Amino acid sequence: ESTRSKLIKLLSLQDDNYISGQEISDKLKISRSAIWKHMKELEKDGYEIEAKRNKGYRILGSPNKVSENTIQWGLETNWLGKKVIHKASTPSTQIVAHQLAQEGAGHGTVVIADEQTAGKGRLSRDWYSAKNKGIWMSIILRPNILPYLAPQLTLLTATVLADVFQKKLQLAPKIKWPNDIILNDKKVSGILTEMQAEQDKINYVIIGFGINVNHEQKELPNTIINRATSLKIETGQAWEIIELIQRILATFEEKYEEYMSKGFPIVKQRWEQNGYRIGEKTKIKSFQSVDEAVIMGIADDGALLAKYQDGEVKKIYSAEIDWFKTEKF
Ligand code: BTX
Repeated sequence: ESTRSKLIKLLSLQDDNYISGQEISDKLKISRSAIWKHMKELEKDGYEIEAKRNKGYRILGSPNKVSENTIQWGLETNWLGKKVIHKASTPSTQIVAHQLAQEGAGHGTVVIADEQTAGKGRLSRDWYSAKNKGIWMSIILRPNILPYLAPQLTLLTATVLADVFQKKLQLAPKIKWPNDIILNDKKVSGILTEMQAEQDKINYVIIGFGINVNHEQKELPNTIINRATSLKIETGQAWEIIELIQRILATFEEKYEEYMSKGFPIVKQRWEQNGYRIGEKTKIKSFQSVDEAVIMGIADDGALLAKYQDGEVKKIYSAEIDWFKTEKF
């Protein structure tokens, strides 16, 4: 780790307090004049630093550009995002995260990119990830749960994003099974969970999510313009990406810990509260037929529960659902 990022971390930890030059000098083993030079460099990069005689230094503001350091500054988590890998441009943060996880990267490591040139959706679909317009992030987790429960982490992530959109942005998000966040019937965010596991042990899970943040309507690609939206389109204002990231990470850590200690019921309840078209009639296509059924909620293994006309409630894993031709029930 560079002296520079150690210095930023040290300053970030002080909140509003000053840290003396002597303390910095002792902790980082650099001279007072070296500290002064580093501070000048940070200012050039957009950090606002206050230096007061007899008190020391403190950070007043950080630049509005995503980097390992700007995410750290003001991040209120204990373990999530304490290590951040930031890429200006990369094919996919999922690929970077897999590689890091295989090399031993720890629980809570975050990979984030300004732009993805080959962002991945599920089933080899593409995820469009324009430069500096959204949040393109992958989180490495090493959860102590059985592999078949991993889909619960996707559902958990959906509730985290919905919670942030609701509480911070005053929006009314819906979670469309299994993994889309919907605003006004359009997709604003998608989640992709990938894992490496043995029979009864997860080696690691990578939770990737994309959020369209500051796109204008005309900046969405033609192929998705009718089905996609952004936070800016929905709220009529641009949002600070760094602040959103920090809020998401803090909420994720909190809800993840709650899930680990209390189990799935809380997640299930939150998910169903925001579930898209719950209680509505829809058409579900399986191998043999197309049937009408009412969406009831989700099961412990992440399956969708649907009640068929004969009254039977079935678990659905990957059927085709005619989401847009439902009637109120
Ligand atoms: P999905 O397969 O459910 O959704 C992909 C589909 O959504 C595409 O086929 C397209 O129709 C539509 N789509 C593509 N891009 C967008 C977009 N920006 N906004 C709205 N709709 C879109 C969802 O897969 C999972 C996506 C995960 C993306 C994250 S980003 C960070 C991480 N890295 C990576 O490569 N993937 C994940």
